[in-house]
Amino acid sequence: MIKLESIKNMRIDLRSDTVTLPTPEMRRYMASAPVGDDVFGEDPTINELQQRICQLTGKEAALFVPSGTMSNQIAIKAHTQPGDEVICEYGCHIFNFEGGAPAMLSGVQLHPLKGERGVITADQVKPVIRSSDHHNPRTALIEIENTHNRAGGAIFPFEHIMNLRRLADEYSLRMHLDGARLWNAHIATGIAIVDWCRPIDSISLCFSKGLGAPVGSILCGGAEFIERAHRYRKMVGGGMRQAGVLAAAALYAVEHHVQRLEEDHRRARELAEFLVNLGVSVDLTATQTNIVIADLPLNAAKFCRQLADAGILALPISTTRVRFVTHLNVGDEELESAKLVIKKVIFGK
Ligand code: TLP
Repeated sequence: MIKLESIKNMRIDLRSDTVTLPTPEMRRYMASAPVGDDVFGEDPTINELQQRICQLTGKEAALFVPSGTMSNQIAIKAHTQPGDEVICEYGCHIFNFEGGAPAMLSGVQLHPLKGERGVITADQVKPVIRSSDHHNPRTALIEIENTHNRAGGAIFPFEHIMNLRRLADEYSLRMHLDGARLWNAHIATGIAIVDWCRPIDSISLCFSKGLGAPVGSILCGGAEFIERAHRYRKMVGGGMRQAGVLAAAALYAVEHHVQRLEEDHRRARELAEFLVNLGVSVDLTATQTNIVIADLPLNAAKFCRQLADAGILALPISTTRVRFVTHLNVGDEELESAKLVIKKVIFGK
């Protein structure tokens, strides 16, 4: 039985799955990785990772990059021309959390549509595809996010992706998937990564979220597309040298940390149900993976400060909303401690 007093000196970080620390085994694997100069294409571990991801996704080529943001941005750049338009969902990462980069780096405008739990449907997208009238921007790309961060880790249903693909083909549009947490969608649904990726032209996958690697994402797609993306990676300073130590962490994570995501999902569900039982509003239908978004009847920043004083970190994402994310460094004991503290902060006992 965990006591509140014993939690005082703990620090349980539920702000994001980006805070995960490399495990001792991962560090050992990193330390023993053969490396070389990747700008010359000579890092054997990066080459192995890129091949492994091609195998896993069924795509022709893959490119290791430092972050999910760089991966998404060089994808947008490689799919578009300045003046083009990209259709996306209103709450998505590229629209909200990448510093306005599509406008600056690619000179494109985003056309966000309000989706339900992060999902935009073909019926919504079709009417906003621009005609070729010279007044209009050219619609070039549909971007989706799976799982969807701000929609509480909700999964983009496969049949909706297929409908978007048919529409994209009809209008010669490309599709990009921000799959920072596609691993979670794979584990939650049982749909293989290769099947999720088949209908989509380019996919960005992250190793530094739920998989627990310290750094790194990968962009995959057709060979010509990745050739262009490679050039843009160089332009934005993303060409790394002996980064095989990082690719090794990613390889280790792909082998050892994918299946265990089901534990994170179970814990997120448990936390969500606990919050609902306390009278806190959580969209349980959206809580499908490792993210819990709670709507509070109190100020979210203040609530998070009070939690932090008791050793529990959560992220205020609006004046009344708080995000909790379960991950590799949150076990059952940590979750129990977090629950105790949350209850105390809400009820004052
Ligand atoms: N998301 C971070 C924050 O930026 C919000 C987080 O804590 O969840 N796509 C998605 C869906 C993401 O959630 C993130 C990171 C990224 C891309 C960007 O990845 P990085 O941080 O590697 O650039």
